[in-house]
Amino acid sequence: MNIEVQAAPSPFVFDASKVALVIIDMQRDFIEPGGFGESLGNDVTLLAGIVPTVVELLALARDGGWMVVHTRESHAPDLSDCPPAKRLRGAPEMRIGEPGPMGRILVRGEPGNAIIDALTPIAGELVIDKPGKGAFYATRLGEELATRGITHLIFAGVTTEVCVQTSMREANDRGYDCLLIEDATASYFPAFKEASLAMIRSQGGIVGWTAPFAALKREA
Ligand code: TIU
Repeated sequence: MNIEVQAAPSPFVFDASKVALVIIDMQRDFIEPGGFGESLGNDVTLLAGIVPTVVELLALARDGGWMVVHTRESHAPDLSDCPPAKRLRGAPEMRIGEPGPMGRILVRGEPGNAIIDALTPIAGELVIDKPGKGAFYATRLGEELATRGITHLIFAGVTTEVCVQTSMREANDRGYDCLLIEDATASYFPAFKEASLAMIRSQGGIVGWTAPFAALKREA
C-alpha cells in the first residue's frame, strides 16, 4: 500500500513493505554528558529535545511492520578501524579510545556507546556499527537493504549535518529515495540543522525530502 506524505519539495510516496526507518547514532556518546559529543566541546543538552519524537517515530515504524535500522558510530577496542586522521583531529578534551565517565570514548561495547534506553533496539531490528560518519561506509547496510528489497529510507537521529546528512547522501547516491524527519533530527548547531534541511530539499530534492513528523503520522 502506498503512503503519501506531504513533504518538501514535493510529496514523498512509499510502499510500507519497501521502506526502512534509519535511526542514526542516538547514542549516549552524543546525547549524554561525558561522551564523544561533549569531548568535542559541544553542548549536548541541545540533542535531548528530539527524543520523544524519535520514540514516537520508532513506535509508528514498529506498528507498521517497517524494517528498522539503528546505527552506532563506534570503533573496535583496538581502534584498528579508526584512522589516525579521525583520532588525532582537533583538540578534544578526550580522544577516541580514552577512558571517560561512560567508558572508553566511542568504543564498541562501552556504556557510553550504547543507544539511549528510550530507543533500545528490539529483536528483529538491524543494528549497524559504523566507523565513519556515513552508515554505508565499511558496513553491511547496503547488502541488508538490498536483501529485503528496500527502496525508500526515512531518516532520524543525530547530528543532522554530520552523520545524518552523510548517510543520506550515501543513500541518495545508491538510488534510495530518502525522507528526513525534521523534528526527529538535531545538531549541536541549530543553524547547521536548518541549513542542512534547506540544502537537502533544494534544487528539486537534490539529496531528498524533509517533512515534520506530524505529516508522516497523519498518513502512516
Ligand atoms: N560531531 C558531530 O556533530 N557528530 C558526530 O561526530 N557524529 C554523528 O553525527 N553521529
